[in-house]
Amino acid sequence: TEVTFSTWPWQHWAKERPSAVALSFGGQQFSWAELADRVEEYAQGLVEQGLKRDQLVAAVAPNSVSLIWLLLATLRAGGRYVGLNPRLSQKELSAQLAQLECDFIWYPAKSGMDVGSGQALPTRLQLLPPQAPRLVPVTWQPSRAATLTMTSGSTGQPKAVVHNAQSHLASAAGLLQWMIFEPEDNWLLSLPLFHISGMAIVWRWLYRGAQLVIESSQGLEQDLQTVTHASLVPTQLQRLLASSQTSPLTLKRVLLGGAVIPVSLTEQARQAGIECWCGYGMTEMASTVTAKLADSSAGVGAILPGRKLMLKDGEVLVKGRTLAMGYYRNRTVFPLCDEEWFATKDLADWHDEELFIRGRKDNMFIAGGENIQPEEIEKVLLAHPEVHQVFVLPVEDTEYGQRPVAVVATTSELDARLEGELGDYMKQQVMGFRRPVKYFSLPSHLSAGGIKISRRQLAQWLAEQ
Ligand code: 4YB
Repeated sequence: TEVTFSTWPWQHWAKERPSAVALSFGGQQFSWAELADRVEEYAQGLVEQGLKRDQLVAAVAPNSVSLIWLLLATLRAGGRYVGLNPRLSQKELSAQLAQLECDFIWYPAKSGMDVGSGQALPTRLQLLPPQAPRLVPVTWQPSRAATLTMTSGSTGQPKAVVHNAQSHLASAAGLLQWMIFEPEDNWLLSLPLFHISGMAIVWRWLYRGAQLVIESSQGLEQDLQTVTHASLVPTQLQRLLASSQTSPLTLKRVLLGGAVIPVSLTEQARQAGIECWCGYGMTEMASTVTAKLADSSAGVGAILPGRKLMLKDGEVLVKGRTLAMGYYRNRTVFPLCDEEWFATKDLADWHDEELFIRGRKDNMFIAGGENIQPEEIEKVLLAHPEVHQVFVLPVEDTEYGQRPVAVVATTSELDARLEGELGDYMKQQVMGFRRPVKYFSLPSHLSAGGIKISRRQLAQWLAEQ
């Protein structure tokens, strides 16, 4: 049965199970009662510093317990929360802050934020107890805009996607009908809160009244030893299994998503005793839309409760209770689209009641008159045992218009031997114009930072080679 909240979820749990552990980090733990008190104090503190209803607070920080306090206290005070990637360049950060017209900013004391450089930052907030405690008069209204989450489609400026608590909770409720997450379980905040995959962890925790574990400074591998649940992008799981002195005694299940999930990866994880769930989702739908327990097929499962999905000319269209309120521009929430359904730009098909993602419409290009869907070629390359990540991109070519090249992360160095080996392998697997004409090694500076490598940045880098 689905839980409905008649008050802020943390207050709900503080009443239902006051002494149950809600939050843990390092050696410290907070019960729901303690957490609710803390949030109340910080919310009052924010109000004293001038935060008003519907104002926007930008947080520029890596995950930490403070970020959780800030998120919950901002919501409690009636404000809106947006997380920004702390690894953005000064220029990108300024652009995003300007685009969002934030009222306040928060960043950790020890961060390298360059505040003295002349640019006008919004007023800085701090997490402080109030000087004169006074009840914050905002009441729980799940339909009000609560969070903005940046999403950078493959082209142009990132967009700020607005969600209310209702759609986040609907997203959590639907996923947790399939993927068991008990109140005694704990989910590691293993992805950034500025991305929908991290934000979704928080709302599953709030929905279930379970435990949230904040990453320690020890690294993912250590932290994963202490939790039952985690969300990972495939490359994280890959690295984890590669460095495998892991003995995942407590880890019950891992939710994967964000990019193509190779069957070989979930198979390897299963052998290491990790139960994997495969998900397909997007920011506009508050994370996961389809899911399944990993099996021998490369599909992304079936539609979760609370979501609707259909294919139109091969493109995935979605709607439902988890759909965002809109995009944020000029201090206004604009509808996501004119249509009732949101068009994802993902191409897919159904097989035996399972959805298979084929690639993105906007990644397609034409070489020698042939339509090339890069993801199709990537899939073949990924099946090669020495390749663990790959992007196929077009480069300009006077004769053919465009031709595919591959940017790869490989188990051993990409030398002449491996390049020859990959060339031979692709000759057997792929026809003519679809074969990459050159292989590049994936530069490490592009894989750092966000959770996904941007094809646009990769293309820029390629143009400089
Ligand atoms: C995919 C894809 C897939 C997305 N195959 N392309 O809680 C979760 O669901 C979760 C757990 C672990 C890791 C990530 C997640 C996410 O939320 C991912 C959501 C996401 O990536 N949102 S996004 O807005 O940044 O990008 C959406 C796009 O990503 C989609 O439109 C697809 O193109 C792609 N994608 N899952 C292949 N399983």
